Amino acid sequence: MQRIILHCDMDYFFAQIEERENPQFKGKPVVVGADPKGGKGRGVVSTANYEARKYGIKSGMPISKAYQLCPDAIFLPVNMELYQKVSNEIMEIIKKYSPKYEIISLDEAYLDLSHIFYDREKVSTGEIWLEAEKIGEKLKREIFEKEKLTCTVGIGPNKVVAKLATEKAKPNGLKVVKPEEVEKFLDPLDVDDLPGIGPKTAEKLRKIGINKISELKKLSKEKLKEMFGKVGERIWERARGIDETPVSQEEIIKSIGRQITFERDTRNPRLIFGIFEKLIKEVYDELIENNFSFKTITVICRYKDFETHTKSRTLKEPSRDFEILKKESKKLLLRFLLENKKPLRLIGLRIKIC
Ligand code: TTP
Ligand code: MG
Repeated sequence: MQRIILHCDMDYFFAQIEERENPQFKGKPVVVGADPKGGKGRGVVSTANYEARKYGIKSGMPISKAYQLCPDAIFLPVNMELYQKVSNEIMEIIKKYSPKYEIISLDEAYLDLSHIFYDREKVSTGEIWLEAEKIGEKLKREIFEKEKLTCTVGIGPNKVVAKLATEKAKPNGLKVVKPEEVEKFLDPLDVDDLPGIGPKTAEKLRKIGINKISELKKLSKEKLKEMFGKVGERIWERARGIDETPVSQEEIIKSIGRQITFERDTRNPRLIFGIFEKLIKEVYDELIENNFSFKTITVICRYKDFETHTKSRTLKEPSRDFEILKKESKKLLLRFLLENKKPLRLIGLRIKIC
């Protein structure tokens, strides 16, 4: 069945909100993330505006590296409460455009617009895609008028193509890839542009001389299965623009998480547990605020050498009990401390909610 899928992703989200709140930042490099502490800070960059990206600064990079690249940038802490509020308002706008929507993260969502096929029975396929483009423009306009923020919209016959269209149209863009254009659109892209192809998979492909999607298509399904197991089949499909995953709100596994990088690598249990209790409280407050329960608890530990491990526990039944969350997550953290003597760099807590 033919579908029309729209993907929407806000441009440099956290940093754009900060620019909106502080117009004097416009045109200057803005970095949102941990405190750089004159180059000695230890956390990471959450995001950077496009001016800061020109210096090579990007999400996930150590904040100290970002400081080295552009010490004069405006460095701001993460104001999650504000971003969450803005995100809720944006999602309320997006949801109005189709009952079939899927919120992926704070700044990203899919809409299934296939209903326009049925709403307008006798028009040609070309007109239907034009109609979809108009909906995309309207959505962009409404978000801009109400929130004074820009986003990028990608439209295609499925989620993978729509998301790639967004990526290629960033920032403040709109790109439609019609079914008959999918092959021409995908062929020149790099293999690691494809969702599902991470750095390791891309490296393996590069080693055998495969860089572009057009080259990836030369590998048979069997060969890809042999190289990557079950995922190989997915890769084969995606390289051809095939993706039947539905847009559905139920499908997403939501989670709430917090993590913190210590000022200094530490083994001090009092310090570690003190900070961990704060994380538990923050995660719990968000859970209650959104009226959810939790079932799986995951604790993340990153050691001095950046080695990162997780431990999880799934409860028999969903719970909303603070004491259970505290007891179970502390048990997981204690297991880390007992089995590994390396100093800790970061700890985190994540709960799967239902
Ligand atoms: P993204 O949509 O990946 O990035 P972005 O909106 O900043 O920039 P653009 O889409 O224009 O490329 O992520 C949305 C927000 O999520 C981002 O503003 C900050 C946050 N984030 C992190 O905190 N850490 C990360 O590693 C990433 C990728 C995002
Ligand atoms: Mg974004």
